[in-house]
Amino acid sequence: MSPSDSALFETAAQILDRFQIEIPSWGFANTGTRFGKFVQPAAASTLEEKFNDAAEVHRLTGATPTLALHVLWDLPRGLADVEQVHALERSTGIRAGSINPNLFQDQQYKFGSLCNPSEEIRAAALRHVLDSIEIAHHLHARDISLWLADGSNYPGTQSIPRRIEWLEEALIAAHQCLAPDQRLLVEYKPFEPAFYHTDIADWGMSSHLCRTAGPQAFVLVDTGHHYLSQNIEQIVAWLLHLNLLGGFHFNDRRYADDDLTLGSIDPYQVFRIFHEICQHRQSSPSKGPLHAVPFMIDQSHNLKGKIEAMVQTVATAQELWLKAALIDREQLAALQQSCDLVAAEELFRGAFWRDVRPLLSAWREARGLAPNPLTALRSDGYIERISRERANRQSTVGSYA
Ligand code: PSV
Ligand code: MN
Repeated sequence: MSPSDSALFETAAQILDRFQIEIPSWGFANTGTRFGKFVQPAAASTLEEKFNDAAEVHRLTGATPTLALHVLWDLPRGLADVEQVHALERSTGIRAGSINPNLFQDQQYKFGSLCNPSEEIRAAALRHVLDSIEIAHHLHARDISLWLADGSNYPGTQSIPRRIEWLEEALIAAHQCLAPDQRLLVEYKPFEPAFYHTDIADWGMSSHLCRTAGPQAFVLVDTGHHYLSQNIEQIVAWLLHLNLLGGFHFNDRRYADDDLTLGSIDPYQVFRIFHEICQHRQSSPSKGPLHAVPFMIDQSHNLKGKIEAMVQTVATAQELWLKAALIDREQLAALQQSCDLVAAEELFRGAFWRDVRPLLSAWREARGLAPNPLTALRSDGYIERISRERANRQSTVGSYA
């Protein structure tokens, strides 16, 4: 290696050593669309299987030490299931990640959860959020990640302003129960399952709610939760500027919340989002642990093999992160300042088109990982083994995540 090659490798290695992305437990389970589910023999149906699959992904990629959990799907007995999670953390080396309350599946939530016109149902939903905060506390999980399916399908059938007030009240109450090192992440989504109005439809609504709730509430950006052609990286830049960016749910989409694997449709968009984050990190001093922005994947794989899709996603995230982190931002800033449009764009595009895969392989080998995690997965026999072990078992979880 020439001195400049080895300097580049050292820089890349430092970037990759620090890059982590959380994977979701529901990405390993049988899920589908509203038209049906195609069950996979290797799908996980128990929490133990989900932790084992997460450990396999981490073993291959070196970048996924935490697993996001959905309370109803993973800890259906609430606090009583915490001990099992601790045991799985010990046996697999994977830690529990963000905790996701489930405010959308129970029959009582037909007309909403925290925004339901029934005071009783709103109280039950809030209780579930508070229970989830306590679960997170016992699991030493910093983030409680809130997504509501609340909304309405027909104009005039619900009072939007009353629902705003109910939401404000609930989030203030939830925030009061956070420990000092915990955070409430508030996710937005413009439509689905509600198709006329969604109670937290965009980042403006989410930002307002976070500011109303308190300083430990932050906005969660799910890349699939935007209208087509929306400039997501600009939203990210604004949230960073406002100190309100809490985290990401990464996935890709062609039409709506398609849950496709990251970068499969538009890798340039992920690169542009990563650039905004890298730029912010370089220009602003760290504001402490509450402001560290976690990357999470929110995907459910219906057609691709679940573990294979997850490994492919993580490897893609590593490539795109490395490309964005290696941008010569000093030079870019100078070109921006002098309004040298084509040169600025070419520098930016050049970073995107740069093939960083040889650097990634070299980093993997240096860290004792397989140079190509997907090839390693295909040859290590894990999928064949779990397919045999899990065959003929039906998922106990009826989710369409
Ligand atoms: C909703 O579409 C969402 O993005 C939320 O994050 C949920 O928790 C997740 O998907 C799983 O259904
Ligand atoms: Mn999400």
